[in-house]
Amino acid sequence: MKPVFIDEADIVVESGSGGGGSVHFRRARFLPKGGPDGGDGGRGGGVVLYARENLSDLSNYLHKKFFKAQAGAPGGGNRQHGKDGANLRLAVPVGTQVYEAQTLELLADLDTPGAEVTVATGGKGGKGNVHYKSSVRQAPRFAQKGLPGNRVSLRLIYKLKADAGLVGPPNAGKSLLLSRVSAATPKVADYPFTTLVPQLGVYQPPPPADPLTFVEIPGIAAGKEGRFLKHLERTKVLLVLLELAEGKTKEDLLSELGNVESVLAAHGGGLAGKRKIVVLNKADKAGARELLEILREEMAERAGLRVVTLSAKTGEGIDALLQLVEGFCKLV
Ligand SMILES: Nc1nc2c(ncn2[C@@H]2O[C@H](COP(=O)(O)OP(=O)(O)O)[C@@H](O)[C@H]2O)c(=O)[nH]1
Ligand SMILES: [Mg+2]
Repeated sequence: MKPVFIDEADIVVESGSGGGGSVHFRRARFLPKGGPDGGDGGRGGGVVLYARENLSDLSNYLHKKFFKAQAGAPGGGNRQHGKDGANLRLAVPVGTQVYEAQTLELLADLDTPGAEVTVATGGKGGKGNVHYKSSVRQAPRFAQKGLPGNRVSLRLIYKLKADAGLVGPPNAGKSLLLSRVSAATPKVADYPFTTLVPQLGVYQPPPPADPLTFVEIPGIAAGKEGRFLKHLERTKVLLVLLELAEGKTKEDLLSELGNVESVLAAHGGGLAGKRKIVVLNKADKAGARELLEILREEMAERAGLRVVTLSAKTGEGIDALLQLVEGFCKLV
């Protein structure tokens, strides 16, 4: 079965309409023609989106697409005010951006637990006839209607939060590295595109240091749809993984790096300007050593690039990488 990870959803929400004002006259035993006492209608409920922890994606919005808040109750006799409609509160995962669907205007970035945004306010309640009595109109037989609710089309885009992003061509060893530094158990296999959806992992350095979170996105390749690149936007540093292999030349690796960089730049979202660490993986392989020395110098000359080498298989070099990542994350 294809793993499901829903990071985008289009929904329509509508706030509640206001309750109508009441047309009512005071009735008492010896007062057959009492004055107007119809109360106001209640306000309709608004629609609020809020960020909740422990939601792993937007699958709550996969099937149900329309959400409507409660209407306000009508006013009553004896100046009774109708009850306000309850707000409709919709939970989204922390990291969800809320856009107006047509204009794609960003309405809110719900990137902290509990952050919320009111996307539609409820319709106002109508005034009861008690308000319409005047010297010339003793018995108003009308009241104001409640105002309708507001309907808004929204696009929700969930962007994972992690300190460091693992990116690179398929088979570079991203999943194996993630499983080495965290308790995550992504599928590791010797064929491309084993990882189909983004994977999160948490590395806990010796206390009191804060945990570091990693996200691996499925292998990227030029021309291939990069729908998961948005999950790198919130990271502080990118680890570009490339694999060393026998027979590979310096030019091969530089062109792989160039591919990754152009895919990142084409996505936008600040990815091109992010700090990057180039991780040359599979240093245990034959022929790897010779390549390394040449490459390191060449890549180090490029602005914003750090180059490290390691073997996700033997573990060599991983500690040094983690320290480097910690250092980079502190800078941000
Ligand atoms: N020799 C060697 N093999 C590795 C190393 N890292 C990963 N591999 C292997 O490379 C293949 C692809 O690894 P995987 O983590 O799934 O790559 P991903 O597509 O980048 O996530 C698997 O067969 C791994 O066992 C390494 O450092 N040395
Ligand atoms: Mg993988």
